[in-house]
Amino acid sequence: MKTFSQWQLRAAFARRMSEMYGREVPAYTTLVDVSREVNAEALHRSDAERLGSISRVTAERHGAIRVGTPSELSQVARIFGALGMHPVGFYDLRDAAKSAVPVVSTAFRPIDADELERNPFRVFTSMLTPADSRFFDEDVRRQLEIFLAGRELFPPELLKLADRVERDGELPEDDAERFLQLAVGAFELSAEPVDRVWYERLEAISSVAADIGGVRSTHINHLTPRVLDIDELYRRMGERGIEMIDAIQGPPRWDGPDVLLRQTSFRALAEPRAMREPDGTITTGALRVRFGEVEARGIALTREGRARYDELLAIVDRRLAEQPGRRRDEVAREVWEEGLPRTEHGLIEQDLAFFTYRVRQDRPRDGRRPPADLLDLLDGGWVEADPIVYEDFLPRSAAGIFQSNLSGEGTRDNSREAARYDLDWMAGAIDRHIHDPFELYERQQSQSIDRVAASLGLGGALTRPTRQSTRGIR
Ligand code: OOG
Ligand code: NI
Repeated sequence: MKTFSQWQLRAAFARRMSEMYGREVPAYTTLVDVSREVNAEALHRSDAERLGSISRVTAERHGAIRVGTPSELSQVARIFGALGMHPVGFYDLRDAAKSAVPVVSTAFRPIDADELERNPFRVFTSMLTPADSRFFDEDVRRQLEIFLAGRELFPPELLKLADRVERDGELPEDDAERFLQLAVGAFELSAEPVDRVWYERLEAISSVAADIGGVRSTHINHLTPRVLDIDELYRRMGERGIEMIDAIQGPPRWDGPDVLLRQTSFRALAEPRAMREPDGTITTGALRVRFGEVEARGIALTREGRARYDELLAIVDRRLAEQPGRRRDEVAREVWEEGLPRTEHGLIEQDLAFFTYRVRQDRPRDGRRPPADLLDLLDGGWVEADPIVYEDFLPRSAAGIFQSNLSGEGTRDNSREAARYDLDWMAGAIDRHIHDPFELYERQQSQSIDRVAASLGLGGALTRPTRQSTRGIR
């Protein structure tokens, strides 16, 4: 009988999730259509596929889900583990947002280059932090914990099948079908009535808390296609009458290399939901919690590059505060031009971004020995550098996305103590290693450099660029 491997399951899961979400949130379908249009047009650009083949980019999506407890998160890890998606990175959004966003997050995604090329589906996964007394008092915390402990997000049959895939690396066709149905079903919007009073009590604290802890199920919160020209997409969605949030998050548009991630979103319409009233009657209410998002991906930055990015964002904020009335995108472009190299070569020289290196077919073959320095090899036409795509998320953008889609600011009391949740805590809670994104990119880069060195007979002698002093800007 036919079997399904993990990546085949992942690709099928991503496709089915997309079909399901398109049925549930029609504006998502518009977004996917417009993304396709924009991508097809962008293909004429000579560098269109520099950051991923068009087949990868066309199928590429990320999703977002939110769960309530460490044990729910570890079940999510088992389901995604079956799909070859591993936890990468730790994001603390509690302080990244001005509004009350009481969650900590990780992203489940493939980690090997060939797996990413097969299908890069990733899911940003957030977990509620009921122990954080800035948001939840003792009474709400206790009630929340009881409520969450009493629900079941994932049927045992789904978890069992997931464990089997992780163990065997594949499933026979009929089990694969069952697994996919159960997995997609777990993220559909539930028809079960929502306890209105409980939901509203949480909503007064944080609408994210209500979305997570106010209902007895979970759901996909958004699904995000990747687009090659996000500015063009933003314009076209506006033309179609879909109101986007007022800015594209992340780096500005400029004529230098695209780095990290640019994202924008729109608020989905309110969806009808059954509500249970205090007297037990069922009424129809409406909740507006889901939305549409789109993103453009750029080059992964090294730790130094990332520090530079954070520094530039802070400079943008400062200039905007000093010169109110100026447009953010304009100020950002100006700061970028002062603070980041204009070319990929410049990023390499200053060790700001990750690349893989390969020996060129048309390298000099006149008997000269290749130089033992990576930059000299590049400049001398011996090797070529291909950018490594950023596969992760940005806390500040994520907070912005959360925030622009909340119905109210919520409440928080900063005089109370923040509960400690960090990467080690989360890794312990799900009993899995949480990968450090920088290490994954670094490894990919070094392996390619080792291969170059070996094939040019340079052994371990190859020197690489290191960070040069930052030009001071303010
Ligand atoms: C997740 C928000 C973060 C992104 O793309 O940065 C996110 C959520 O709303 O649950 O998806
Ligand atoms: Ni997102």
